[in-house]
Amino acid sequence: MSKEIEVARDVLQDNSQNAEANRRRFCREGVYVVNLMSGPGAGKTTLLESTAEALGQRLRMAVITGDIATTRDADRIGRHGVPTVQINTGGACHIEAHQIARAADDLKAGKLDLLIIENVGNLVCPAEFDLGEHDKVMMLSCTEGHDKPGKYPLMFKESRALILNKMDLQPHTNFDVQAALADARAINPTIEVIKMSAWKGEGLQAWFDWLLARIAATRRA
Ligand SMILES: Nc1nc2c(ncn2[C@@H]2O[C@H](COP(=O)(O)OP(=O)(O)O)[C@@H](O)[C@H]2O)c(=O)[nH]1
Ligand SMILES: [Mg+2]
Repeated sequence: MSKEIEVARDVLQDNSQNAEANRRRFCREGVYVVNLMSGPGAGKTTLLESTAEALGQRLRMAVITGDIATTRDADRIGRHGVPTVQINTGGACHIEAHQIARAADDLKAGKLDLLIIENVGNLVCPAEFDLGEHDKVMMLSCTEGHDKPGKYPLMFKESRALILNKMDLQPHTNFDVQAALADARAINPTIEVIKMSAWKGEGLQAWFDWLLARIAATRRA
């Protein structure tokens, strides 16, 4: 039992060191990096397809996407003309920092303005593994229930912004937007909120503006 705890601590410690190396590298290279997290199916890839369409010509942008298996998400995003690398975790429920370092080498991250990481769909582990990103962003969709911020607090605590997706479905569910936001703000009072329907293309401009503002703020810093 104590051996198991030690191994887990070592894994997290190694990851933190690798994340620090990534952070120094991303700062040196001047690329803004965002880690997009959610449960499976919240709409991350759908949003990244639209983001690639809208910003791919304007910025030097790339995506790293993580899944247990298949290259389906990388294929979807890559079709929109943005370089995309798929990480297959082979069973792990999160991406680790050393995997990002290797994928960033493949992408030549030094020549980028924006690197978006789509983490593995999971509401627990991704928040525990620092990747060296500038910001974490949490996506919650209306079909998942408004109780989730309180039940999975770390994801919401660590995130700079919360995307509420599938707003088109909200009238057909019992999802209570105010309750979800109250829960999220009790955990993280400064969390910024963007409501959208990634599928219908509604509310996307606020997300694009948010990204552009964060890129500019990171450069100034
Ligand atoms: N109704 C609705 N469906 C959506 C929306 N965004 C994504 N979807 C659908 O939700 C499913 C999962 O989306 P996907 O982008 O693969 O989610 P991911 O697992 O978080 O990457 C797909 O069938 C999408 O078409 C939305 O805003 N509204
Ligand atoms: Mg996806």
